[in-house]
Amino acid sequence: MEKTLVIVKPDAVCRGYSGKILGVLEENGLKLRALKMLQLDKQQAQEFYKVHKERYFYDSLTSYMSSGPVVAALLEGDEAINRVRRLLGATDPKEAKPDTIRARFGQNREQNAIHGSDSPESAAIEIPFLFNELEITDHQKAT
Ligand code: IDP
Ligand code: MG
Repeated sequence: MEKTLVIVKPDAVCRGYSGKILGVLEENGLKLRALKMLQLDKQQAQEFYKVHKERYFYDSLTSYMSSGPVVAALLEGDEAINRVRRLLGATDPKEAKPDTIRARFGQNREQNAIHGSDSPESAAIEIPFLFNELEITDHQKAT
């Protein structure tokens, strides 16, 4: 089992798509292990996206990511990282395959509805950035 982090971005939260987007992930077999709504400040957004600090879109991206609430979720499943990335679709919603989350809910290359960890190394950094141990559940017990 693999863990991955997703963040429903401010554009999608603001337009009321958080539940739908998490629903798509759950319907595709990913299990929710942790969930919260929060608003990043600019510095936290800069830290989260620091791998992009040399890119021309870094300042705009980090302003956007700190512009409103986001919904962060830790999801678990077999090959969760790649499966989630496939469900998200390409970075630009216009280039994303039909039915992917970004094609359905994204607006443009920056405001593309959702972030998903791109590798085990990224997930290992991103998960503890947003969740502490107490917030992460171990098991999903049937009741
Ligand atoms: P990814 O989220 O599909 O992995 P990355 O290239 O890692 O895409 O970029 C991180 C985020 O930065 C994207 O999800 C998007 O919000 C934003 N971004 C990427 N490329 C551009 C661009 O060319 N213009 C504006 N924003 C961009
Ligand atoms: Mg990326």
